[in-house]
Order: sequence, then C-alpha cells, then structure tokens
Amino acid sequence: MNPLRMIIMGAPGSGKGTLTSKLLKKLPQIHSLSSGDILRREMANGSEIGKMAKSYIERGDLLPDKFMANLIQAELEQQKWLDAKTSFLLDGFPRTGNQAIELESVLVPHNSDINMVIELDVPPEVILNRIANRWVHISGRVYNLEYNPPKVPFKDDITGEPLFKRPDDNPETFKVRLDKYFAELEPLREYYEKKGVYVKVSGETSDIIFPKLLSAVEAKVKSGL
Ligand code: G5P
Ligand code: MG
Repeated sequence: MNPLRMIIMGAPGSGKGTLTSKLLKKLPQIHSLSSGDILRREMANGSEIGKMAKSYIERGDLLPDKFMANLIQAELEQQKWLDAKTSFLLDGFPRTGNQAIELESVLVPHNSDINMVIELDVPPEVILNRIANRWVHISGRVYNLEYNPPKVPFKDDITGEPLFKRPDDNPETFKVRLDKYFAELEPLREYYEKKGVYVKVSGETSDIIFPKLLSAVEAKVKSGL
C-alpha cells in the first residue's frame, strides 16, 4: 500500500473515533493517534500534562496550539512514524490553521506530509443525543448505549475494565466545543483544499458515512497518492 498520512476531522461526536476504528479493521497497516485520547490518558495518569489539559477539556476549550503541536510531534517521534513509508491517521489534530502549519513543518523534512484530509460532515442536531449515551475506555475505545453498546453493560469488551463518562460530555460543554469547532473549520478547510488533499463525506450516521470514507481512502491509495 502507498503510505497514507491522513487527518480525520469533524465536530465533537461526529464519529471520528468510531470511524477510525472501523477503517483500521479494514486497513490494519494504518497506525492511528487521537489527540483527545492522549490527553485523557495523561489526565488519568495525573501527569503535569494531564493536570494542565484537565482545566481546558472540562471547559470545552482548545489547548494552546504550540503545546499541542509539541505533544503530537513527540508522539510521532516516539512511535517512529516520521518517515516516507509509514501510514498514519491523526484524529483531532490539527484543529486550527496554526496547528496545521506547525504539523507541516514537522512532517515535510521527513517527506511525510499529509496526503489526505477527511472532513466528517454530520448535522450537529443529530449529535447531541450520541454524547449523552457515550461511554469510553481509557484505551480510546468508544461505546454508545444505543448505537454500539458494550457486550457487558459499562465494561470494556476487550479488558472487562469499567467504562467512564468523559468530563466534557454534557450539553453545556458540548455547545462550547461545537462552536469552537465551527469557528476553526474554515481556515483548516482552506489550508488543505489549496493542497488538493481535502475530501468531505456527509451523512447522518456512521453506517452511511463509512462506505463513502472507505472508498475515498481506497481510491486515494490506488491513485499512487
Ligand atoms: P477529542 O477527544 O478530540 P472531540 O470533541 O473532537 O474530542 P469526540 O467527542 O471524541 O470529538 P468523535 O470522536 O468525533 O467525538 O465521536 P465518537 O466518539 O466516534 O462518537 C460519538 C458517540 O456517538 C459515541 O458514543 C459513538 O458510539 C456514537 N456514534 C457514532 N456513530 C453513531 C451513529 O451513527 N449513530 C449513533 N446513534 N451513535 C453513533 O478532544 C477533546 C478535547 O481535548 C482537547 C480539547 O479540549 C477538546 O475539546 N483537544 C485539543 N485542544 C487543542 N487542539 C487539539 N488538537 C486538541 N485535541 C484535543
Ligand atoms: Mg473522539
């Protein structure tokens, strides 16, 4: 497979995590990294990064661009994905025009710039209900009491460990997160449209979106990028 270096972006609750794990089942050679999962792991560990992240996440605010760029760069380096061969998918980063510029400056020297950006276009009015029913595992595995319930209620399917509610999954914080997403969307879209790598997939459910996402990704891989 030609190396795919993609970003998946979309409003909070639009299905980035859900669709990433579906995609990785089909294309397991792609590595994935979610900025929100990294921050939640740091919070669970009680690290300095986690303590700093907590106050932003609980308010629904974005962490500073430079801080996030450094965090993701460190993760990419540690995972040894910064080369021209590795396929990876970033969920939730970059989220602002400045983060996109920072990311490019990290990737270009390694011949590993982003070659595909997917925007999940899901109507905000269908999302709120999903958040109320979301339960997550610290690994990043995500469940929904109606849409994809765990096999045992409130337990992770793989480890059997307890699931938890995210501190930002309440209607007030959700509204802040949604507004912030739409405030940053246009500059990001423009940035990646100019590079000719931007694809929007629309639909009200992940089941509708997934086949569109998969065929866009498969076409990209076959195109030789
Ligand atoms: P995150 O963690 O990146 P968000 O807000 O971008 O958080 P979120 O909430 O993780 O995105 P998602 O991944 O897009 O949403 O959605 P999901 O978890 O897959 O699906 C949501 C729910 O719907 C789940 O319960 C799922 O089972 C269900 N579901 C999926 N599809 C369907 C469907 O078709 N039907 C139904 N009924 N249900 C469905 O970022 C969190 C915070 O971290 C900080 C910020 O503070 C941010 O707010 N942060 C950053 N700050 C600055 N810069 C960055 N780059 C940052 N990244 C993170
Ligand atoms: Mg997510």
